[in-house]
Amino acid sequence: MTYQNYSLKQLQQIDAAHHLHPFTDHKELREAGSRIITHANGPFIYDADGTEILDGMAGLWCVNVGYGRDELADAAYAQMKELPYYNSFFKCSTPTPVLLSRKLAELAPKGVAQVFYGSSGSEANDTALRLVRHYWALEGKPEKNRIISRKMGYHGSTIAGTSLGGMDLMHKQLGGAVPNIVHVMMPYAYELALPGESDHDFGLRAAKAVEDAILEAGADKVAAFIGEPVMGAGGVKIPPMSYWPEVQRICRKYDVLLMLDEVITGYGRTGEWFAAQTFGIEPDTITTAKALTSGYQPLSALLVGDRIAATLVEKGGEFYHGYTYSGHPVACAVALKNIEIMEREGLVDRVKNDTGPYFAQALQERIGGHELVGEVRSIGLMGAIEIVKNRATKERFLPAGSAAVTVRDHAIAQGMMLRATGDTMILSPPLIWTRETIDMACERIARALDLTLADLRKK
Ligand code: PXG
Repeated sequence: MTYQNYSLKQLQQIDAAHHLHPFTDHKELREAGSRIITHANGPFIYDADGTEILDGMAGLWCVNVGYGRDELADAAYAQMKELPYYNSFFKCSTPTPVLLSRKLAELAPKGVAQVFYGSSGSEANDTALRLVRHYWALEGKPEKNRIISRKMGYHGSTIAGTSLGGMDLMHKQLGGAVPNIVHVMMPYAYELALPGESDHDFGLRAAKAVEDAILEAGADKVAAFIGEPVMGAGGVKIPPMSYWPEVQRICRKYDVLLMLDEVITGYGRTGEWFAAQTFGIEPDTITTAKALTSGYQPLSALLVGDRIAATLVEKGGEFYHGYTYSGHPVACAVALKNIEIMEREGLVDRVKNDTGPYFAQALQERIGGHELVGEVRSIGLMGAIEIVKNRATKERFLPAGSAAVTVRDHAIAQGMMLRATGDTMILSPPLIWTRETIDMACERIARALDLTLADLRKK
């Protein structure tokens, strides 16, 4: 069954008739028609009209080794022929999750050496939430079950993921969140630092909000703190370097577990295998997914630290939790090959020492001075551009988010896929980008900004 037998129009009609898209106003989409991406190669995606678009988002923060990797297709094919599926329940295992677990333990920060698999980041966060509460219950403290998270955090779209996340619009549609999860301020200096407050001091103040929440509940009621090392879907919000070590210090002081959600930052995005290493912290759990397979297969891995693992193994009995596809052999085969490619090509080092610094400089020099840009920021190959009406006062255009959508639409027309969230443009490209690709992206974004400015002046 090939799509080539269908025209673009037909595919759009069928899509509109039967397909409910994620995070979509369905009426609006059905009127406009969806953009149908049919193939991809290296850093480029192609739509059904054959238009080539440079993918500044690596799909959805995931295609770290770029598109068109035959080796990944071959690994999946070989595994499907040999053993397409068997489960890891009932004291069974298959070879690829076994070997992948050892590999992940080798790459993970110190003291994190066990892996629980799922198929998505949301599932992995469900596992993480259940696991930390189970941990404290096993330690004889079932009332130590409160989780502290952040406003604007994104931890997935299941009931637990949405509850952990701090997105108001998602909570409004939830009809009742998982109890005992509270949200504190995010470490976002551009909007929340006080006049004259240094980045360093702001980072400490944002961490203090975690301590305040612990004290308010009582430390004996707080199980864990969870956060994305760099907030992704919330707008690539990069905390000051003072933030994470201070959060870790506070968690240790009150015996609160530290859970990192590295679904976006894991596997090289910030210039280390994990952002825990970039920020110099040692978490108790690390949620990972997306770039684990570069998005070629759905797979998540919750990395579990020694402290929780020891209790689970020694005192846990049966942990009544798991998914049909936990440790899926094909997904794990692809993950192993994906990590092999990243190691062979030195992609993580390249982000740290070459493309990451070049990206930061290019964004500053070529985009940062634009009349519509309030701030550019990046870490590794993860960046943001704040769209503002007034650079000095940081005033935004109204209605909120409209200017960023205009920038995005112009960018796509210029052959550049990037994402708008609120009034923030986001970039999270494949780690195979070179200096030349970064140059190309900056040129296209600058042109999109100029065209947006021209549109706004016409109004
Ligand atoms: N945690 C984080 C930090 C994420 O970014 C998830 C958990 C959930 O993963 P799954 O695989 O269940 O989607 C994510 C996912 C966006 C966007 O618009 C971001 C995500 C998903 C969909 C859209 O930026 N991140």
